[in-house]
Amino acid sequence: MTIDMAAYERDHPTWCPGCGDFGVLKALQKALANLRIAPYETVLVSGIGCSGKITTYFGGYGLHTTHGRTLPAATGIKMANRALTVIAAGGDGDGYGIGVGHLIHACRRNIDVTYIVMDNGVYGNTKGQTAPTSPLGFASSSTPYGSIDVPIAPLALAVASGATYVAQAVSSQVDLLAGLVEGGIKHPGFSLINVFSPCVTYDKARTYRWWKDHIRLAEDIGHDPHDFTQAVALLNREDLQPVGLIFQKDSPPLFERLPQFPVSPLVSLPPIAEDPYRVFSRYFEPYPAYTQ
Ligand SMILES: Cc1ncc(C[n+]2csc(CCOP(=O)(O)OP(=O)(O)O)c2C)c(N)n1
Ligand code: SF4
Repeated sequence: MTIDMAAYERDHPTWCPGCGDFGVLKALQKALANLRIAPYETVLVSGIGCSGKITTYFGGYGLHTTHGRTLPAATGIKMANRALTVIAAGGDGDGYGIGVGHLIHACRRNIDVTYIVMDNGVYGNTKGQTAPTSPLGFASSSTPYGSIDVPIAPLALAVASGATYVAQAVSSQVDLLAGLVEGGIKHPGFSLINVFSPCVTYDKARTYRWWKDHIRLAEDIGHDPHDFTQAVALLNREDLQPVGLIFQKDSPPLFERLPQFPVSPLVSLPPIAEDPYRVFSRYFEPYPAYTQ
């Protein structure tokens, strides 16, 4: 079969014209086509929200799961069949609000899943309420006098939680974003790609123009993505929003720390005749690093 972007197209997206999520879908399709990964080898797991509809428009396998539970569902799929390329995608409400606990544990677990967050700073699907990444003072139907909560800093949270691949782009930077997604898929372990994906309907301030004026490509300012201290400092800068690869490090992904776990898809294993708890416990012998 020909593996190109068209192979990853399905229904015509019904996002509002101009929604940032169009660029994310395009970048994801481009990344998978560039990597020559076939649609039947790919599973996209999404949460609830405008962003969550991405599975509907995606030509590979898809699971549109419940709000905030993209990462547990993606983790389960990867555990069941590690040969699959597993991508998780959702909104900032999904990943940094209701699902933020799962993000922290996915970072420290370092399972080989690529997580793309369509960060529009609002709850788009429920009509534009204030979200975890809304800026201070953001006025919406849920904060008519302006948000009083400090916005979450997702990438700083991720690197502090042990994330091994962290990147960022604006959704209009399709080529940059596709490259970062490719890098995340190739990276052995968990990757988080935060995408500034403007909600043209409910946020009239953080427009494409606004982002263009506030971002800087990390490599243009001499950033070394393999230096943890530099990454933390860059993510704490108040004068700019960095885009590009922010942090990457080598660290054993989950399956390396679980060498006993079956390599074959769980569904292909013979039925378990003995006590399932005894069989399962074989997969959870101590990690060698702690037995020396
Ligand atoms: C458990 C649960 N709580 C709340 C909702 C209502 N709800 C649906 S989408 C959404 C937020 C959407 O915001 P975000 O995740 O940022 O995605 P966006 O629509 O902006 O892409 C909420 C609160 C829900 N569907 N399920
Ligand atoms: S409401 Fe906002 S996030 Fe939802 S489709 Fe429209 S522009 Fe996109």
